Amino acid sequence: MARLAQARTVWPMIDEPVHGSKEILMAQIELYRDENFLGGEITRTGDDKNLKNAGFNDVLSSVIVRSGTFTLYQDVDFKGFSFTVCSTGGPTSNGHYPTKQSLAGRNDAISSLQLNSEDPIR
Ligand SMILES: [Ca+2]
Repeated sequence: MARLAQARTVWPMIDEPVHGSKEILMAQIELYRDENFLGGEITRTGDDKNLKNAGFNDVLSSVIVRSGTFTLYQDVDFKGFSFTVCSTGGPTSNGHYPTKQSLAGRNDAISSLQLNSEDPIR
């Protein structure tokens, strides 16, 4: 868990230039209003403490984690019930969470999310 905390500390700004030849793989999550990745999406590459600002409060029904690990929270400001999703998780182990069942049964409930790691959890 210490490694996760360190990853958060060194997370670069989005517009920070990439130095040298080492590629920075940016964590990315796509949020959908409806199940099976329908209903319009927004993309996040870091924390969002209040999805209401994007019109996405309590509407989330499916998720694709393209890279990294994120924690989803039932309340704003990273509070309430939470669960973790990652790019190697979900029912088909490829970061696709197509249904409310795959999102810990929390349909239309998520209000904030936090970048956990640039890497998948497993
Ligand atoms: Ca909520």
